[in-house]
Amino acid sequence: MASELTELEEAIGTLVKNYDKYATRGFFSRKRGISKDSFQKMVSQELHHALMHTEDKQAIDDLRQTYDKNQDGLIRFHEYWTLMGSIAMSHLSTMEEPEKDDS
Ligand SMILES: [Ca+2]
Repeated sequence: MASELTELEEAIGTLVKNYDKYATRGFFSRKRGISKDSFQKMVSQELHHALMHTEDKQAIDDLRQTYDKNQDGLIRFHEYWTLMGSIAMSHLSTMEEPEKDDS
C-alpha cells in the first residue's frame, strides 16, 4: 500500500497543478508559461480571497508585469512560484501574533 501524502506534499502538488491548469501546454516547450489572459483568469478565479482588486483588469495586469521578471509576456514557473511565495508571506504575517509588550 502506497503511503499517503503529507499535508505539505499535498499543498505543493496543489500549487503545481494550479500552474499546469493555467500555463500553456507542453512541459518542455520554451513557450511554457501563463499568458496575460490566463493570468487574469487565474487571479480572478483562484486568488480573489488572497488578493485585492481581482476584478480590476489593469490591477491584475500590473501584478503580472511585476512578476514577469524577464518580461517575456509569460509567467514562468519560477515567476509563479515567487508570486505564491509573496502571498504565503502575507498569509504568514496574518497568522503571527503581534509581539506582546511586557512593560
Ligand atoms: Ca516571464
